[in-house]
Parts: sequence; C-alpha cells; structure tokens
Amino acid sequence: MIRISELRLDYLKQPVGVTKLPQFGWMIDSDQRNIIQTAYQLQIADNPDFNNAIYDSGLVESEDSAHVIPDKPALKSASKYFVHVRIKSNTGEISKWSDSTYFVTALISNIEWRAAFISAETKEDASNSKGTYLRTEFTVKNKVKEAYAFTTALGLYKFYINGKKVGTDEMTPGWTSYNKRLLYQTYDITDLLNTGKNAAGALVGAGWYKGTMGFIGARNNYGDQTAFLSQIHIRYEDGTTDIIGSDETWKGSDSPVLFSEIYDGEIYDARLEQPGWNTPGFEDKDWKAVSIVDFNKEILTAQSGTRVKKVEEVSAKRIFTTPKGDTVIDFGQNMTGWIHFRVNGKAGDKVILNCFEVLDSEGNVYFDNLRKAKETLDFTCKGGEEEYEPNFTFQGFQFAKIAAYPGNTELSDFTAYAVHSDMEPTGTFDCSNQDINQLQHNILWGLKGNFLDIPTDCPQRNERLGWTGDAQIFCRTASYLMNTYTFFHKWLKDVAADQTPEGGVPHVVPDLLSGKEADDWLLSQGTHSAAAWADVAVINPWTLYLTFGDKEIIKEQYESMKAWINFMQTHSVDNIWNYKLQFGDWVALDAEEGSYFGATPNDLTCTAYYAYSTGLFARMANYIGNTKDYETYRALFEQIKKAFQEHFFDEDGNMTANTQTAHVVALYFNLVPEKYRQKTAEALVRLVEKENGHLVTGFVGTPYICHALSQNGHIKEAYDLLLKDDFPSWLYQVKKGATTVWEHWDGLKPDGTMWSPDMNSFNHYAYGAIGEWLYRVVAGIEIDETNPGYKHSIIHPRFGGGLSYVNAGYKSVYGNLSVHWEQKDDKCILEVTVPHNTSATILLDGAKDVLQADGLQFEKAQNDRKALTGSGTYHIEFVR
Ligand code: RAM
Repeated sequence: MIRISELRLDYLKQPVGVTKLPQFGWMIDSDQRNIIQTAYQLQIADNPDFNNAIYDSGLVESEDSAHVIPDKPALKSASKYFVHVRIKSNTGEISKWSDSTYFVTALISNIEWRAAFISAETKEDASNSKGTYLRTEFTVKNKVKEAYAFTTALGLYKFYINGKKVGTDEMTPGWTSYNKRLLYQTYDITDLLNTGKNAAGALVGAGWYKGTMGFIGARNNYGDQTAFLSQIHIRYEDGTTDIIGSDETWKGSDSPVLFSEIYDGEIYDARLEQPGWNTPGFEDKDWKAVSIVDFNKEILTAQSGTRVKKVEEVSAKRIFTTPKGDTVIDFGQNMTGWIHFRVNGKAGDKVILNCFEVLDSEGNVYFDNLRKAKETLDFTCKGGEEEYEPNFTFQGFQFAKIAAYPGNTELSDFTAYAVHSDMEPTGTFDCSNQDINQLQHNILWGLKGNFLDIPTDCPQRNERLGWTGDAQIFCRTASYLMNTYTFFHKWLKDVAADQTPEGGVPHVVPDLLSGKEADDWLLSQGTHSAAAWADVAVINPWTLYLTFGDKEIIKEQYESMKAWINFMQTHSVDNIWNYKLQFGDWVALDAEEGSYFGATPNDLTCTAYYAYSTGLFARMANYIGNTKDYETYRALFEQIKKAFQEHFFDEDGNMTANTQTAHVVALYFNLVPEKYRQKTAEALVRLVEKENGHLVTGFVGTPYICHALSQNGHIKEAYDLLLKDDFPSWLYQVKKGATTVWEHWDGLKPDGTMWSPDMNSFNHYAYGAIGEWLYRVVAGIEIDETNPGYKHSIIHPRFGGGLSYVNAGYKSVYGNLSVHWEQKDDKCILEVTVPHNTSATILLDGAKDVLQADGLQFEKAQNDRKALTGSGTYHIEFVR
C-alpha cells in the first residue's frame, strides 16, 4: 500500500502570501521496501472539492517528489488555491489522492497597491518610541465569499478587525533591509468580517525601523516616523469585489504603549486603554487626523515564508529571594521571548520586571552582560484583574527581577513565551550520554533564541544583529534541527541586497553599521567583507542546496555569490586575500590576553575561506549547468589552493602557523598537499594534546575541529574532544548548568567569575556548530552532494565515545530518515530507516563480520562493510 503522508508547498504546509507558483514536495508512506515513484499527478483547484480543477498535470512520468514546479496556471491576486497529488510507484500501484492543502496569493504585482502609508506620528516624534493607534470603519455590503488583508508597517504592527487580532504572527513585518525590501503579510480575514459595519485598527511601534539599534546606539536607522499600510480585498458571493485601503480618512491616537523598543522593553499604562477602539461604533471624534507617509511601494515584497510566533510556553519554575534581597522569577531555561503576567492591583499600581540571563557567582541578579539593554517591562495597572504581555520588544532571559508588584507574587501568575521563527522541527538526537543530550538541548535552544526573523548573534544585550559569521557557522547545524529553508531564503535576499556595489558582504545583515564608521573604533576599520563572515553569501546557499536538494536557491543567489568571489579576487594579491577589518578566529583562546582576535593569522583564514567559497561556487555553477563559470572558478580555486600551500606550508610540510585552527581549516577545506595530509592531521592531534586534550579554537576553527580529526583517521581524538568536560570544552558549559550555548568558552570561569561584561552572551549559537558533527558523524546521517536533499543518503555512524546507543532522526523533504545504533560488547546493532523514493549507502564502521544483513548485500570497503539500499527499515547486526 502506498499513500502520500505529507504535502508541502515551498517547504510549508499552507503558505499564505505567495506571488508565484510554489515548489511542490511530498512524502510517501508504504509498508513495503524499495518504493520508487514512477509518476505523479498534480491538481490545482479554486475549491476544496477539486470540481473543474484549473490545472491537472495528468500522469507525469517522473521520479521527482520534491521541487516540482508546475508551469501553470497563471495566478490571480488575493486567491486561495487548493492542491493535491497522487503518485504511481514501481509496484504499479497508484495511490489515493493526498489530503489537500492550499496556498493563498498576495498581490501578484505591486501596481495593485492603492492604499497609502499612514501615520499617527509626525517628524517631531523621531526620538519617540511610543505605540500609536490607527483606526477606520468600513461597510461590508454583501455576503463575503473570501477576504484577504495585506498589511505592513514602517516599524512594527499589530492589526485588528472588529476587536480581534488578525493572525498569530509576532514582530511583523520582521526585519529586512527596509529601504530596499519591505515585507508585507497576507491574512485570510473572511471569518472576521460581518455584513454591515466593520472596524479595522492597528497598533504601531518603533521596532527595528525607528528604535535604537546596534552596539553604537544609533536610532532612526531607517526613518523618523512610524507608519502603517493595509489593503483589504473582499470578494462577495455575487462575484463583485471591494478594496479598502489605509488612507487619509483613518484616524490616529496615542496608546497605552508609552515606550517600546527591542532592547529596552516596554512601558505600558493600562489606565490609557481605550476599550473598543478597534470595534465598530467607537467614538473617535477626539482622535487626530493621520498623515500620509511617502514610501516606495515598488519595494514591497510579499512574505510567504516562516513567520515569528509564540512557539512555546514555558512556566515559571520558582520565585526566590537572592542573598541581596531581590525577588526573582526563574523560568529554568535561558530563552528569547517575553513574560506574560496576571495581576490584581489598584489603578496606578506598578509591575516592573527586569529580565536577565544568569545569576552571578553569589546567586544575585546579574545585569552587566546586557550592557545598555534594559530588558524591562514596566506596567501600570488600571485596577482589578488584568493580564499583560509586551507588544514590540523581546527579551533574552531565564530570570526576571520583580522590582515592583502589588500584593503577593504567585508562580502561576507568570508564564514565558519562547518567540521565534516558527520553523518545522526536523532533527532528533539522543544517546546514552546525558551530558551530550543536554548539549543537544542547549544547541536547539540556541537556535530558538536566535532565529527571530533574522539569524542573530545573541538575544539579550544591545546587539542582537544579523552577524553573518555566526549565521554561516551555525547554518548546517540549524538545518538538521529545523526546516530552515524559507528562513534563510528570506534573509539571503537581504545579504544580496546589502552587498556593496563591488560585491563586499556586510558584517551584519540587515546592514545598519555601514555609514556609522565615524561612530566607533571597530567600525572605522571596516563594516564589510570579513572572511568566514562574508562567506555566508556562498556557504549558506550551498548548505540549503545540500540539505534540501534545491537548485532554485543556487539560481536565486547566484549573482550575489559570484559578486562576493569576485570581490575577494579583486582584493587579492597573488591569490592571497586579506582586507581591512578581519575577525579572524574570533574569541579563540589562543588570543593574546584580553584580545578577541585568535592567534591564527588573517592572511591564512582569509585565503582558506577564499579557496573554500570559490570551490563551492564552482561546484554550484556545475550543478546548475553553467559550465563556463564552473571551469573559470574551478581554475581559480586551484590557483588559490596552490598559493595557500606555498604560503602556509614549509618545504617539510609543516604549517607556518602553529595553531589548531590553521590545521583545522587546511584539512577541512582540503587545502593540504595530499602527501602531507596525515602529517597535518597528526600535527593537529599534537596541538590538541599540547592543551591537555582541549580545543582553543574560536569561531573559525571550532565548527570543523572534530571533522578535521574524524575525516583523517582520528575519530577517537574527535570523540575525546567532544567528551571533555573541564574548561575549555562544550561539556564544561553543560557541567556549569548551561541551558543554551555560550559565546565564550570561559563565559563563566572555573573560579566562578565571569568573562568581561562587555561581551558575554550566554545565548550565542556559534559554538553550537558542533551539532552537525553529532548528526553527520556520531549518528552518521550524511548527504550525498551529487544527489542532495537525501535523495541518496550516506549512512555512516561512527561508533565510539563510550556511547552504548544513539537514536537520531531527520525529517528530509522525502520523509523521515532515522538511525539507531547500539553497541553491546563487540556486537553492534544498526537500525536504519530510509525514506521512500530515496536510496542510501550504508557503511558499517569497522565491521569485521556481518551477522545479520536483513536482505542487504554488504561488501568490503576499506575498513568498513558497505551496501546500497532502497527505502524501508533495515535491522543489521555486525561485529567490529
Ligand atoms: C560580536 C558578536 C558576534 C561576532 C562579532 C564579530 O559582537 O556578538 O558573535 O560575530 O562580534
């Protein structure tokens, strides 16, 4: 029996806000093995019953069950399209139609925008970060068949119809390079409208657009005045239509939100609430006229991908008094989001919560590492039972000091929401070592804490920027844990948009540092094009290509990637590249005392990344059939590699830089002269031994150190490194009670003191990049580059580390892939599930004898045994 278990459109269940036909992908379920699809049939209809389908592909002979893009129909704006699919398999069976799903279109062309950006603020409000209300009433003339709203803001907004908040998204419209690309959201509001009088309202705040951002504390980075844009399209049952757009007839008012900013939190006075302000019949005669704000509507872009949501609720675990006498709530988990509370006070009573991440060594409140970020909720009661959560801010926190609260604090009065881009979870990992399981947990929460519309470095201090290096380092790990496609797809568009005319890639995207060079010593050195940071332009599309097998991302980012490679080429001398401000092996422990810059020379890290990115770009050019570029950049890669070898190896094959990171990148990026490969790997082992078995690597070396070892015959040393639990190591943080990943190996030092508060985040995912080694090597779930997206997988778990079992899973675009392994004395059990319509090569690590092959044919392959398999679950036993 075969069936379609899940259908995805552009990787989502029901994308809303589509402007071109989505990519279709589906997962096949069967109780048989070796299932391959031989044909599919797709239908698209404007009704859920598929009467008179507007598109029918007919039975198309094809194995493709992902990345299927129909060439018809032409899409209409503001419409819902239902889709379903069925398939035929190599058993000759034709499945039933899948459950149907749908997608909703936005405005296909920006010329359809008639509404205006309206504001309740004036230019004089530039230094003001209050929330403002906007409202209108409108008549729905007839019975509504369907209605959609398209909304966005200069700032942040919440949109209401007839008193109800529209949708469950938070922090809309998200953060993009606003003056180049502003996203708008699409909502199905059919069920919110009534025949007759209706009201629409918006609460608008400063957000990333207008508020204070960046460690330099610059505000009004994109504009001085908030504004809101909304256009509602109604299609009546009788076929007529109506469009209601924001315009000068709307009215505006101040709101109870007296102040709201990303870093500092929110000040809210409930006494200023205006009950019913967003419902019909509200008396708004005292409200003021709105002004029209000029903004280029050509740059509006429909958002169909992942939105930010309150994804998880975390209950308060305890309320306690610190040695210094502060009352503190502990949520038991360092996270990003906000607190929701209940209070019963008198009008004018205050609730003040100061959020923070960690307690100091004495167990007292520790605010210093937040730097200038206040992370404070300041609420004034109107009196009686009330509930509150902030509107346009988020906090990085595990704890909150209760600086004011009327009456007794009850644990159940406080809840926290983890707020992040709502991606579909894809990875699971657990093993017999509880510390490694905690590390996994911490890595996952690092992702949850820093994927809030853009990938950020940290969520708590006055920074929270789209640091490109961090996003580059962590991309592969993140892409095991969750479906990151639409998240990175969106952000990579901003990477491209913010590139310099020459192709340089900013240190942070959206780039709000360029132009501020005069304000900061660091920025005066340069605001773009640092090795490993800027390479995000190439490495992240590559990672998405590998993970999802998606060539569209290569095509869409092609010019951006190429421009970045050309930038490096332009600024290289004899193929050695270096440029202005470099972060090098950032925060490595081989740095000079007090410095952030590790000991590996910039020439080396720059040139290593130049080679790596060029090589990847050449391969991508090849995969999309651009042979000319493939040849050109392949040749360039060879030249850079040659230059790298000449410069960074002496004639005896020793690396000229005696750092762990130098050896790691040379090995992992394949830049070592073949005859010196073993020698280089052994040198790395010695450099680790020199540190008593510890790593001292920073952002550049850490992600790959275990790979550099395990790929070169040193799996034991890689496991040893992973299992270290004294300083510095991954598990040291775990032993210190971390629930997320720290920015510094010594964020909290063995003696209980902390790294300088200037830069000490306890929720920084960069070092969580070890996560991909756990999936790729420990669990052995590896991608075949020539058949990516797990269409063909390489299953090669590496036994070791004293682990008695590992359970791991990855939900690929084809379905669930899973690996379970167990080691009992010298007998090994391996259970593998390969998704239907895919195949895998299974390698039995160091197998001497296969006891049970479950129908597979194993042959010798160096030290392993190897078999090719189709889909299904296989139980294998062997001796090592
Ligand atoms: C810090 C950030 C980030 C890093 C840059 C270079 O400010 O937190 O992690 O990429 O510096």
